[in-house]
Order: sequence, then structure tokens, then C-alpha cells
Amino acid sequence: MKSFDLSLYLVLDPVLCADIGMIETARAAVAGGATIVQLRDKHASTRAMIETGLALKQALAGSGARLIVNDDVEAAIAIGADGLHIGQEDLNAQDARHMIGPDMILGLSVETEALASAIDAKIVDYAGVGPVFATPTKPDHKQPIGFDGLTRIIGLCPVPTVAIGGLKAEHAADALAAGADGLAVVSAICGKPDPMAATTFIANAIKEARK
Ligand code: TZP
Ligand code: MG
Repeated sequence: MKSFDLSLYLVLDPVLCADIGMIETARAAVAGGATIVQLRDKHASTRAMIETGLALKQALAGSGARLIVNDDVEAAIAIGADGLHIGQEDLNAQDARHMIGPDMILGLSVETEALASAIDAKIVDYAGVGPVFATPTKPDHKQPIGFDGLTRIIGLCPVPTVAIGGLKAEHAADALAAGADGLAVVSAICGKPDPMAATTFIANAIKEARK
């Protein structure tokens, strides 16, 4: 049985993390309560992804946090990551599952009710649902869905979900009320002067919202 905790899912951004880098950002975030770290670098070569991913794996070792690799299945396998995350424009979920085998976590981004309904829970382990709000972090994002859209889409997802897109600590209660198992964030942690404190702030908001 796969076990993973979607509560506070950090998606790394190499540009936003430039000051201290993705490795140190991840280390601080995990110390602050991030449960998952995703390596996402749209412009990196597979070779560079593997190099960064191996360093991240080392930084996260023993923390209990899971390492997920965005999009690059070859890198995910070479790193021995805990999982792979794919979008609708990437390779399809069935092919991805075939390549990574049964044990690795597979996440899929969904932006609409139709895509949520199409998820095969035998193939996909969790869904990233959003963007809840418009966000400069992903300039090519789809139409924002708001918390109403989030509620409707999550209602159709046969797998656990994490909400994404413009989310901050103040949105924890609404995201969980919509049915999300956790919050995925980029700019609420990456590039913050104190990423550990920023993470703790969100983690506490999530704990409060669950009370
Ligand atoms: N997918 C949908 S929105 C998004 C991704 C990767 C970016 C979210 O970034 P932020 O800074 O948390 O709004
Ligand atoms: Mg992708």
C-alpha cells in the first residue's frame, strides 16, 4: 500500500529559489513541515534534473518527506524518486504508469470536471487540482477554478487531491473545506526570506483548519 501525505506539497521553482537554491529551500521547507517536495524545472535537461534530484533525495533522506519529479520520467526513475507528476500535455498516465512500475507514486494535474471524471484510480495515485487562482508562477495556466470549481472537480476525483494555484496560508480552510487533502504551493515558500518559517506558517494554518 502506498502511503504519502499530501498536506503541504511544495513545488520547487528554480527561478524563485535562485537566492538559496532548490536544495536549501527544500531542506528548510521540510524542516518547517512540508510533506512532499516536487522537483519542477521546465527548462532543465534530463541530466540536470537527475543531478538536482539526487541532491534533493539526499537532503530529504530520513525526513519522511516524499520526492516527486515533474514530467521527466527518465529522471524520476534514475533518481529513484518516490513519484512522478504529469500534466495533461505530458505523456499519458497509462504510459507513465507502465514506465515507472506499480510502486512509484503517480500524480496527475486536472483542471476540469471532465478530466477529473476520466482519472483511473488504478493508474493514478493523486490529482493536483487547479489553478484555484490566477498565478504569475505559471504564466500558461488554465482558467482559474475558484473554490467552487475546486469543490466540484474534487467531488469527481476518485483519488486523493491537492489544491494548487495562488494558495497561501489564509486559504487552508477553504481548500480543505472543498475536499482537498492538502495545499500545493510554490511562491508561498520559494524565494521567501525565511522559507522554513513560511512553511511552518502554512503548516499551522492547515492544522488549525483540520481542528
Ligand atoms: N500548476 C498550476 S498553478 C501552478 C502550477 C505548477 C503554480 C502555482 O504557483 P503558486 O506560486 O503557488 O501560485
Ligand atoms: Mg508537465
